[in-house]
Amino acid sequence: MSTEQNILKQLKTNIQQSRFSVNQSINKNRFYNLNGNFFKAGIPVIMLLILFIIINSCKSEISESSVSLKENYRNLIPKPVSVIVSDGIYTLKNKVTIYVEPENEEMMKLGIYLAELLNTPTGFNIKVQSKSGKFRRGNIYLTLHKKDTLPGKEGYFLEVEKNYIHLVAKQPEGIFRGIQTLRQLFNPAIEQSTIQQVPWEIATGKITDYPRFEWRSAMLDVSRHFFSVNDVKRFIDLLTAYKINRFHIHLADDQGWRIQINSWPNLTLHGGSTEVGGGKGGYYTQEEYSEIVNYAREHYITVVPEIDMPGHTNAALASYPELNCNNTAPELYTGMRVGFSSLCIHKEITYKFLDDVIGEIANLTPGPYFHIGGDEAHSTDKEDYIYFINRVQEIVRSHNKLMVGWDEISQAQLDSNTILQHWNSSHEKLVINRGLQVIMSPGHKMYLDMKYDSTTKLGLTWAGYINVKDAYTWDPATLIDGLGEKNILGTESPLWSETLNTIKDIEYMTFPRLPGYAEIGWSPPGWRNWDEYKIRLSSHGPRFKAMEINFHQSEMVDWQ
Ligand code: TNX
Repeated sequence: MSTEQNILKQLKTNIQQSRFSVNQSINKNRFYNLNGNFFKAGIPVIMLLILFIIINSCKSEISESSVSLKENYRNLIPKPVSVIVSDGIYTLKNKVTIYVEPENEEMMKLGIYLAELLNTPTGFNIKVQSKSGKFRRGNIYLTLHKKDTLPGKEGYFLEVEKNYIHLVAKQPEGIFRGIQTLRQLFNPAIEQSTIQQVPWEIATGKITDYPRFEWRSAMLDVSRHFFSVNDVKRFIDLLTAYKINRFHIHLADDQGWRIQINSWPNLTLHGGSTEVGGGKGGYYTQEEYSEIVNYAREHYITVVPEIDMPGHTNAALASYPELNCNNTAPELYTGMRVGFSSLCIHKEITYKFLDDVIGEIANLTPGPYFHIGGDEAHSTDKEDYIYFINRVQEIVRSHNKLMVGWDEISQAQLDSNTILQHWNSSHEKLVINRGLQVIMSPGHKMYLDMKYDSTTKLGLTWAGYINVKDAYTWDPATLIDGLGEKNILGTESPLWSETLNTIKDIEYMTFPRLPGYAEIGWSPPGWRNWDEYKIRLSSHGPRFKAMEINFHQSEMVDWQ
């Protein structure tokens, strides 16, 4: 019998007993004792009645809120692999402690991360300690369990009981992903940055969860328009909440070179000095880039730096005449055309330049990947293109990184661990034939810079409109014949910034499509269904608001 049922049973007995004593007392006191004894005898009865009313009114509040608390499990995005909800309620209180085990720096940091998430909107002073004793007193336990059967390094098991919360994973990364789930089980006010007065309750339940794909990514183009370190951190924060684990940063294009390279300083001094529309552009010093990389790492997100080549290189060509076949630097470019620039393929200095650039960035980047772009090299002959990609692949390998490139690189001789990023259907066959691992970023499904519909002010349309439903109702493993689950490393939604100026613009194009992409990358595909999802997504409206996200309030969703 549950505690609620126990309370009810006890209450019924009390009521029967009190009814009996009411009659008895009234009879006795009324007739024989009119000088106040009636009131004395009546007080316990009245108190019981008041208690009954209070408990009863609480009871109905509890059951109502318990229904909505249970809904938080149903509304999770991405949807977990398995969810069991029960009838109890866990209440977060000020005196709660987060215990981590084993005691080490990384686990302590995870505990502190969770404590900050909880303390900010609650105003509590939840502290972190290494584990001691039994599960009790509403404490939260974060535990690494090597022998756990959870698959993958991001899997986790979350147990919410009335008097404790236990989050178990094989690796710290799993704990971090589980914390994101825990966030969504609380009232959306948990996302506010100021203290809120709401009940900090969660329904009891159990979640077992792990991702479908290893690569769940978003890309931000900081070249067409430059975005500050703080903007990038904000973008990373938003990715984090939906369990994205890669951040691809497009650092150089025709309109701007955005990462300081010590051996080629003019790349940023000149090549970083403008952007689309002629604004002042900008760039990250190596320290600032490291700050981004570290921030992402603290959020268990691996940064994938991209320097696009041999096309999309006007900013570099404008900065160093010797990189041009005619030794003449072009003007900086602030328009939106693509495909007009190319590094000089048969000059050795090109490869010295790339070795320096890739070497410096590789040194600053702890993750194993380096993205060489390789797209839309319309000003490079096919033969030259293949020669170029083959040489660059050697350079990337010599700096101990795995090469990633857009579809077009499938024309070259690629190493077996080179990763292809599919964006454009014209290279489908080649991509399939290479038999390499593929990141799915089909333009007409996943491009965050495509307009939602004809009324969207920002964005482009070359791959069509992508409304919230289109973004969600497709599957990477069935999109292209011959490219199935086993060839797919994962998914990535790129955000190109030709039309985007501010973080608010970024947010508008990213939300609410990103949660859908996150679910495609994380959750088992079988049950995916728009009618069910749009209700879940609507319940994230208050969360987006609490996070102050400037999201597109699509009319396809009945926002809560
Ligand atoms: C295509 S996708 C590009 C980018 C543009 C984008 C605009 C890809 C690999 N190349 O250079 O910014 O379209 O949507």
